[in-house]
Amino acid sequence: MSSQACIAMLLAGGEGRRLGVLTRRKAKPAVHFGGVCRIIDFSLSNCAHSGMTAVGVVTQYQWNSLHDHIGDGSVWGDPSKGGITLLASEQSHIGPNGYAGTADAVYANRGFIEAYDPEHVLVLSADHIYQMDYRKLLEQHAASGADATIAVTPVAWEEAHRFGIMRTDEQGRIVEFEEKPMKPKSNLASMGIYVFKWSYLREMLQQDAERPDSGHDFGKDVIPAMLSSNGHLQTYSFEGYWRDVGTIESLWEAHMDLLGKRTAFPIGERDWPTLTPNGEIGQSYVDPAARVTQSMIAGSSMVYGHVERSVISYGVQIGQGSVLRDCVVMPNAQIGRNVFIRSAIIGEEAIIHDGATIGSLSESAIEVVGDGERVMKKHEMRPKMYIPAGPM
Ligand code: ADQ
Repeated sequence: MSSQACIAMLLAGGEGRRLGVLTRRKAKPAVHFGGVCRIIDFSLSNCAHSGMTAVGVVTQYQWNSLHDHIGDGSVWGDPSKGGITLLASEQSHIGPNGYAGTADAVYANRGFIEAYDPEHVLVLSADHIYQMDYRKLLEQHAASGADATIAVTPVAWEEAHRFGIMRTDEQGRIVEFEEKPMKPKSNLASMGIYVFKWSYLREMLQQDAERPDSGHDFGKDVIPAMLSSNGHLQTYSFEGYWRDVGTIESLWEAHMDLLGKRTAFPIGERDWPTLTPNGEIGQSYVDPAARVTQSMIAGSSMVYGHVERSVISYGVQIGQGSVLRDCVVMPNAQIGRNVFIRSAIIGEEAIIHDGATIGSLSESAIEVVGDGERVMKKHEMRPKMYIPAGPM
């Protein structure tokens, strides 16, 4: 199937409350990842490499942060063929409350979809770290004749309650689906990546819009309604690296995955590079007094201290005598001298004063310093951030 027969809707409007202070000033998909990229770059790059010529990016919460980043979208697509279109709830005059849920975000933009008259619509999330060739998903979907195909992957049993969990028959047809179940019956998770026949989806979204008790969400409302009305829903098994980075722990772990002996997936892979409009980033300086092991240091950074197993973004300064272990440091954070940081995420433009201590050797919780936050020396033992494991 040619990808022109299909357009993509990339959902990027969620509030991302579980990322706490990291999403105070920006949308979750706009949070930096891996030193030079932002989370949304992964889905947009997948679209570009899979030949998706028209992509609608649906934004809502802190939409300016995404619009500023995406710009005219020419990094990921040719505007003359459709390219990237930003669909902010405020700008689309959806109303003061914005999109009610993920399904409403697509339904409210049906005019945009219909302008392309597509046979199929690919619905994607903007908060996943992965590399996927959507053409394979689309080919399987078209060949099976299914109304909808959901990309799936097994997840750790203890994490299954965070996902849409399903059971299938031997042909991969979905027979049962539960959104974020308290007691998961399987560990086969929806990746929140769907392809639908557009005529079918339009009809189901219309029905959902008329249901007063619906939350207008794909996972909670629309997929269960499709199954209970006997829709043909297939799974597409994805075997590569995939991580939903919707929590502090998963965001930190996905960064640590970059530093494994064999990088879980290299950000700069030649045949599937993660494209990002970052502009000019200069060289980094590593002082003779510095020691850097098992780490990534993006450009325009200056390192005078010790950095172990950490991902350091661009424009970061790490002063003499400081030690960073198992850390993620976002752009332009300034870390003074004799600072000790362990298992933490330091937000964009945070300022850590000389002699401060963040995180402790004995505890495993990930500590977070928000964007632009200041940490003074006296602030030695910060309370550990508690991240609820359940649904948002
Ligand atoms: P969640 O991870 O909880 O579950 P959700 O919060 O619904 O996903 O967000 C999905 C995407 O839609 C995100 O990229 C988010 O930014 C965006 N979004 C959320 N609300 C929006 C709104 N009102 N307007 C525009 N965009 C919005 C989903 C599925 C599960 C599945 C996981 C996989 O419901 O079944 O297992 O994704 O991560």
